[in-house]
Amino acid sequence: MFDKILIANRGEIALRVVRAAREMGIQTVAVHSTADADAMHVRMADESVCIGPPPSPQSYLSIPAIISACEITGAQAIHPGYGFLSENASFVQIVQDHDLTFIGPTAEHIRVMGDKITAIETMKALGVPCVPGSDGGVPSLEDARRIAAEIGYPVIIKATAGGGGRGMKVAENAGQLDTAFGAARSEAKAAFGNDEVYIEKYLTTPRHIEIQVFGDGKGQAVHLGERDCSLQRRHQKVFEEAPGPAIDAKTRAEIGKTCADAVARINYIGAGTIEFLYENGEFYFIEMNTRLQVEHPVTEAIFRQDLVREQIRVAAGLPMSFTQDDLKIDGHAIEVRINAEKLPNFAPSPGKISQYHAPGGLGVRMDSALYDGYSIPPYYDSLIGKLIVHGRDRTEALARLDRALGELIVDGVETTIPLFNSLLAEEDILTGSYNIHWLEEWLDTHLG
Ligand code: MV4
Repeated sequence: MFDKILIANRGEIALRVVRAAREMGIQTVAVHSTADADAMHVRMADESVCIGPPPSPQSYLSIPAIISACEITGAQAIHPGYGFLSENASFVQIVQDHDLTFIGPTAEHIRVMGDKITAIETMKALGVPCVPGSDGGVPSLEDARRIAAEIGYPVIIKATAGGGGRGMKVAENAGQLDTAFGAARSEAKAAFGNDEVYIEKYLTTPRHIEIQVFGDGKGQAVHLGERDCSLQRRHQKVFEEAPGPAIDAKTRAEIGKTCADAVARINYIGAGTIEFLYENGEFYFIEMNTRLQVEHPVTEAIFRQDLVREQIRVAAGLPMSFTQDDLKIDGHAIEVRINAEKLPNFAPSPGKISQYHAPGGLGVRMDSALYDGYSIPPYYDSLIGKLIVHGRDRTEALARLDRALGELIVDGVETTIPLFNSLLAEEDILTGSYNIHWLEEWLDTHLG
């Protein structure tokens, strides 16, 4: 096992990794920008290294600064958290070239899944159900017309270098195809420097269901069920839950086995998420995330496992501490993302926290790096906390969320907390009746 690891991240996820490492008896090194000198992750780690000025490209994304921080402190491995360098294949290669260990998948797996066309090809070959569409890239408008006619409208055109919703265009009919195809290509070129696009049947009212997988890199892999992350605004998740309200045990076991077998076959190592659209009882693969995700705590809650501890174990060459048979679902968990944003437009609201009080009690977990008097810098993501509740069933989890929101105090900045109070009054939320469009439609009618 490692003696010391470096955490190439900030905020609540850096703290999350410090906590797991400390329980394992591993020393931690925090890195930080000058804007984060007083941040909680710096205070909680055993050591810290300032790696640059506030803008991320010069600090949290600076590969030389991070490798140097490892060399200075003697850290043997790097946990990337989520975002920043977590899905950067070149970074993983550089880490290895310096005889350090990346706590995550191989550079090759990150590269394959980072290109959406190769991800789909790979998953399809592994028996994972995919969306009907072009097999690979669509080079010309003529190809696009022919393929769209074959699969039938509506279709969606996506950038292979994209993901997370950027560079996508829907064509409802043949008349909209030329414009959609051209726009998707030029947006892809501008955003990613790669204009390759592919076409899929457009699913009109799916849920976003993602399967948590975990591999040991030696052909063993398990799944930890699904999360329903359909409640999103502009491709930002807002509310996530596990298990999914629309997924029964048989459906879970089937898609879970398909996913676990797929990642076992490629000797996948560490945590991964296989994202699906789910409509009319069918799963359609869209993307794979090769990182620990923001919403991992809902899975941890219902399976009573520590996914970060497990990531560190397998990175050190140890076996996973559970098998599929050990993994049984216990109850229901919900996460809400507390962002420093002002409603109704979700405009960033950085500033000084005059008062912070975290909720507690049975079944409540607050993952946050806030403290009284902390100043949220304007340079980074607006996520300032995640409130995760766990109950014996969904009804209890919802009641607990309501109760915990009542205890939570974040004063001094605007936050998304009032949104969750409003959502808990909605019948569709209480019954779990929502799809990927529900939240944006609700926001349009309720917040205008
Ligand atoms: C789709 C789709 C409908 N049909 N693909 C958006 C983000 C990216 N990960 C994939 N996305 C979508 N792909 C097909 N074939 C609808 C979306 C989509 C979406 C997906 C998940 C959660 C929220 C969403 C909001 C709008 C569109």
